[in-house]
Amino acid sequence: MGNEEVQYGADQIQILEGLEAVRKRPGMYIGTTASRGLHHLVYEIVDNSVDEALAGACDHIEVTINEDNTICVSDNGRGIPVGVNHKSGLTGVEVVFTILHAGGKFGGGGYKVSGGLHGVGASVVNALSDWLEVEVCHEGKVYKQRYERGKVCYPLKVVGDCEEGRTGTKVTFKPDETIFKETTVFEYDILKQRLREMAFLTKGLKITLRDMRVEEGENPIEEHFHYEGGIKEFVSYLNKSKTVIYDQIMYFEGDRNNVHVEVAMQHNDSYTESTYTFVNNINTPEGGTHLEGFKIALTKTFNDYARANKMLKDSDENLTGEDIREGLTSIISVKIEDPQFEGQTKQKLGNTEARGAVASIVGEQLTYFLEQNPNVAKMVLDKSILAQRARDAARKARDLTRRKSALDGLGLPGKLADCSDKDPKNCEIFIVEGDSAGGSAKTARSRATQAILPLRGKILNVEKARVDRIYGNAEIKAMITAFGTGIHEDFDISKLRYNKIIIMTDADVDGAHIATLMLTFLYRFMPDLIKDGHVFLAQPPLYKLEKNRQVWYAYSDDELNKILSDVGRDQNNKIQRYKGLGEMDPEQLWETTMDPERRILLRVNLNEEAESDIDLTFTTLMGDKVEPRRDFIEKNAKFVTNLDI
Ligand code: TTJ
Repeated sequence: MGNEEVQYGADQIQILEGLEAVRKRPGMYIGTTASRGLHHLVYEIVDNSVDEALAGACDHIEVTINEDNTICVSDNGRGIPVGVNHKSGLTGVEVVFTILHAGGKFGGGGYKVSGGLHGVGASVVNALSDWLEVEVCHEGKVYKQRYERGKVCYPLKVVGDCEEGRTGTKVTFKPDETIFKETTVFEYDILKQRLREMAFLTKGLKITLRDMRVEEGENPIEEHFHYEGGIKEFVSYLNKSKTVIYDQIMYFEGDRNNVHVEVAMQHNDSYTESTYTFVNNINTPEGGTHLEGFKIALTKTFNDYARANKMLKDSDENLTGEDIREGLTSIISVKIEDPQFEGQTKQKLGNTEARGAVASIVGEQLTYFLEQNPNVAKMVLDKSILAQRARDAARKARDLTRRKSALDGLGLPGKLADCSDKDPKNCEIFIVEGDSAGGSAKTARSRATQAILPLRGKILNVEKARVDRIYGNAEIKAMITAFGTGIHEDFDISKLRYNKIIIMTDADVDGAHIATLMLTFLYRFMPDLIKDGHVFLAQPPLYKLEKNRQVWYAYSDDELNKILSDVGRDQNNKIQRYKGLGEMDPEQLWETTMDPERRILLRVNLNEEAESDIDLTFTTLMGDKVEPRRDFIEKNAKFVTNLDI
């Protein structure tokens, strides 16, 4: 700093106190100082460039993860103002980086996209950075300023010339390790996910992501996200691995009540709905008024069309929204001046004007679209009418099972070997693949606390079946009654009869497939069981090694090799490769896979940063007396269900 040292006056002291507050309570500003918060810093900076793109003044943003894990974000916009602001006596640059909540206040016109989850802006990133440097290209000069932990190192100064006609802003920062104690390492895939989403939501904008952290001599990783079609391309990206039932992607856009509305949608032949909603480019997982407006208009417009065109008779009931949205992939994106977020996690849009704006734009433009595209209207309505029939059949089947269970007392499935302890806290249920393994498990179990439910063969893939077939499936009915919770709107976790639900399948490809189908079912029908951590995978061993009357079990090839190098490789080794649970006798099954003291369980979690539709992660839970050689199991194995199986 030297002779350029900054003098602090009363105003500056106030500013420093503001940034000091951010450093004292970072969680208040970025939610968390774990990995999510770290990545949030990047989005906060990028949001400023996206605002510039929304103003029509920038079309390229580059994000680089440098070798030393610092981040550089640059754009080709007009540049943050370098002139001195009369009111504050500070340059525009200094205002942006040192005054809390100053982000996005410039310019006027366009929408103030306060970006990110908390919309706190660049000064928060500055406060939480070990250092941050900003360079602005303006009228042929490069202006630069540096900050350390939020404090100005020198006044904004000209450091050189820039290319004729070029303008833009470049920010480089290093997150403060004393704040982000858990990690300061950026994950390429996490940034990629969000930046791609940003590019989809801002048509025409090109975003480049680069990773310089590669081995010497190798080229940096670089990807470009650029979608001229915007959210229309988002929909076709989401439908990429699905079979669409018509080629057109419906697209509606307009402004009403100061709300800018964009909607894109297309049906595929599956039975699940995927709707993603955004406000000012921020995802609203809990929906809100914009989603309500969309649903109202969709349901009304399709029903009106169906009646007008005699696809529904006067005596027929209306289609429900669910019927119409079966297999629908849609993106709803609104931009609004002053978004109000509601709900427990503030992820739900509250502005009432958004409801009417979305409803009227979708209503008008969808009516017109259906008139112009009667073939699409027919495909959607045929599918919706089938969905309506399936829903009726499912309701009847459900009413029947409800009545039945009232008659038979608990109505537990016949194949279930229940435990004797009736306190769910102590109880666990093993869902076992195949009758023979089920038999061994019944013999092996600890009867007081362990219940066994054998399932025959592969269970139904709920992604590929309508509700009526799902409710009619014997294996699924058995699980639902055994768990005791009911499903969907009937779901009540307080009725859960077991604290642990343990899926026990063979340690081979088929076993993994069955586990996938099971997890898909649980995720779709009883997601709270997974969210609350009740679902586990058992880990049967792959090998048994016998030598001189001693026995070892190995849970992977690596582990077998490790044991072999300990005991010596010779002809006294008797190695058995388990092809299935059925090959183990009850005692072995107990010792290796079921005994709470010795077994390994993987707990199934929902992955928060999920990229895939169903992204589950596993954490290892072990019995109390764990031998160190079991440590090989990855602590956070990731498990993405492949829905196309
Ligand atoms: C505001 O209106 C006058 C002309 O400049 C506009 C502006 O500030 N544009 C702007 C800011 N473009 N890019 C930024 C920006 C870029 C990064 C990487 C970080 C920050 C904090 C702002």
